[in-house]
Amino acid sequence: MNKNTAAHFNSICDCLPDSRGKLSSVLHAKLAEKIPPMRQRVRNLVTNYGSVKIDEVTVAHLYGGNRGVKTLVSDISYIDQKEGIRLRGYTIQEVIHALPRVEGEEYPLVGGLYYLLLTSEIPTLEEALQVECEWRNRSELPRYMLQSLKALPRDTHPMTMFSHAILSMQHESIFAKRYEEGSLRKENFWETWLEDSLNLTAKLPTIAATIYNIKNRVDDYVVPDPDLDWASNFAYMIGKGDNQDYKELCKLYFIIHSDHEGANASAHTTHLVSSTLSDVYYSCSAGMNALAGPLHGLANQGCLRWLLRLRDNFSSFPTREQLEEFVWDWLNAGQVVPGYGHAVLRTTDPRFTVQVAFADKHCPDDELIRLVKLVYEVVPGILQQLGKVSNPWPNVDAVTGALQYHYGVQELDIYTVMFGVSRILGLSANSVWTRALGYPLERPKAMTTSMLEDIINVNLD
Ligand code: CMX
Repeated sequence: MNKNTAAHFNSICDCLPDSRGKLSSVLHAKLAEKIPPMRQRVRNLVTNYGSVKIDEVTVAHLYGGNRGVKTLVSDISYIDQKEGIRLRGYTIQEVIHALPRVEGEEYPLVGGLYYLLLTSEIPTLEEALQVECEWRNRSELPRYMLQSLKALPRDTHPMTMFSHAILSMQHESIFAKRYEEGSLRKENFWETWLEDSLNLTAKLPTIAATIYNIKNRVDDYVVPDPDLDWASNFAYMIGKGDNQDYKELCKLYFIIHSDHEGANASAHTTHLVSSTLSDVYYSCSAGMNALAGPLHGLANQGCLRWLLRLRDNFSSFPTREQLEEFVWDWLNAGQVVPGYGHAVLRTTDPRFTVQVAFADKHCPDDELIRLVKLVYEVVPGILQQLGKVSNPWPNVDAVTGALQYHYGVQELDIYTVMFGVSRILGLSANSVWTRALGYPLERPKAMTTSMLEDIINVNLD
């Protein structure tokens, strides 16, 4: 952030009340305007068209993870199989282009992205800075959380620490307190949900940096720099504050991982848990536990581990033929190629493409980046030959680790936490709207295998 903008940032922050526990100004006002017409729209749909069929459920769906069955609504993002993610209707490239940025900086403020996710509007620079100020005012971590993080065994995975840190703050939930007091009406749930969301999202870079530091560096709390934006502060707190390129990468990283349609595993988990009126802390912590799985968010560390293994397997940069042989040996050993494939996408993930563009600009000669590109040339063709892989193209994880590694963040197990920092922006924005629209407890129906056989009129026992 340049001097002028830092001064502007500080003057906006100084005008805001100490917002902890009070209604946030800019977001609250905008949502208060947007929620009533949306409520009416949904009410009309359900009342007048409630019996319209959207999809069919087959036996294969029941045993196949309900893949692709349309059963949820989220207006915050949507994945088109061929185009990739749209956040509030904007492609990743459009989001990066349209969101406001500080003069002279390459990528937009993440505060602006959060404004977009919540309100569906591209903010002005001033509005984006106001979100950043809200975050700054709420960013201090409670001491008990630091103590409890330090008390965990040294080999605890950072994702466990992250989920634990979030959950440890649950008793601070304003929604939970007010609900227990009986002082909340259902139509106002979203207001306290927004407050909890701002209190949680404000702390995420500090929590992640603290976990990184406890595991790898100073074993202490680095206080955020009040003149820095939310994303750049993460870079600063892990000791990379002097590297403007890395700060830009953080902004890019935290923007592109924020939401990926409401039905992915971490989003769906959060949605389910919050549908019981478990607050933002409970539900986002649960979402992080889903993100921690190797088929979901943990794939970014698995992907880099695989790339390093590939690099170390050869004494010099591999040829295309050597890489092909390596990949076939890997697949024949019953392994999946991390970073490739997707449950929904059927094309190269645009989140991969924008990161490769970053790499082309900032570190084109990096050995791992060159490997990422060679893998991109070779792996899709091989996966296609397998004949069973629905999507042979790279997902977001195929390059994230290589970029982090280039900038010296070489502790692989922090990558999924960084993913989580970003993903909670989408999870919490979705859950504010879920409360605003009053979605009920989620409760699909489970059946036994015998019941299914009865429906089909077979008995395969
Ligand atoms: N390498 C090798 N085989 C793969 C593969 C890959 N990258 N992707 C899919 N396959 C295989 C599956 O293992 C499955 O084989 P079996 O039938 O023998 O079990 C078959 O192809 C069909 O699977 P699919 O329909 O293509 O994929 P799914 O929708 O079931 O799973 C995903 C999607 C991402 C879990 C899978 O592609 C995968 O395991 N990829 C590698 C891990 C990864 O990159 N995960 C990150 C995903 C992004 C995210 O959610 O964050």
